[in-house]
Amino acid sequence: MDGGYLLYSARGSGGVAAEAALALIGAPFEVVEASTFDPGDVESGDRVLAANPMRQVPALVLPSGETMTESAAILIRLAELHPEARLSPGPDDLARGAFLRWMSFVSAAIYSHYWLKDDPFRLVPDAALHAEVDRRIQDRISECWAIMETATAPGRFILGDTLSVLDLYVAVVSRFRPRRQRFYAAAPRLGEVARRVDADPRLSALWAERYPFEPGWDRL
Ligand SMILES: N[C@@H](CCC(=O)N[C@@H](CS)C(=O)NCC(=O)O)C(=O)O
Repeated sequence: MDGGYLLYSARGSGGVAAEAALALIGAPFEVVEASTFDPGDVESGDRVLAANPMRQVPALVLPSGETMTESAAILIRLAELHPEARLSPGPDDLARGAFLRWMSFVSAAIYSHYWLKDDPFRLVPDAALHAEVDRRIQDRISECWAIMETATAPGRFILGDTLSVLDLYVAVVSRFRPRRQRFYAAAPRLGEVARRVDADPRLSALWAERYPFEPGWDRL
């Protein structure tokens, strides 16, 4: 690892937000690929287990040797360890409260749904109910995006004129099902921010490799 970061992540996963943050920071990092959400890939969960007892990505091993899990915490920590990259408002910044609020919100109110959505058997043994469970989860996710849309006042980015890890987080998590078209309908101004992040030339190689905009990528 040579003093850099080691990130357990997967193509098309929430880990890509941490990859984007590391790319903008310009810090050396290696990725351990682990498609933990692929039910046919038990080995990936096993690979991540050393770093995360939840068998989830992302998990980050810092140059200090410390291991962190939880996407929001990882993004917040990366931003504070690299203030020169200006990826979060500082502790004394008036936007700090909103930053922490919405980082937690995306994690707790939206991202956490995918544990059940990706495998409804975890809580609902009757497979006949899974389509309905999925529909309700998608509705709830859309409702949460709409709540965030109403309670924020995005400029070029969610907190104003400066891109933060919150923008990276929203750009990635809003690509999960029910995907972007529904997100745009629920949260049009956040949608504009996400499109701006998609189009950031500093990230185009990363998106192409790690979360490509393939035909139909934005709809179910
Ligand atoms: N609370 C975690 C959720 C992470 C998560 O759900 N990751 C997905 C990939 S996008 C995963 O590894 N899923 C496998 C599983 O939950 O079994 C975080 O914010 O990092």
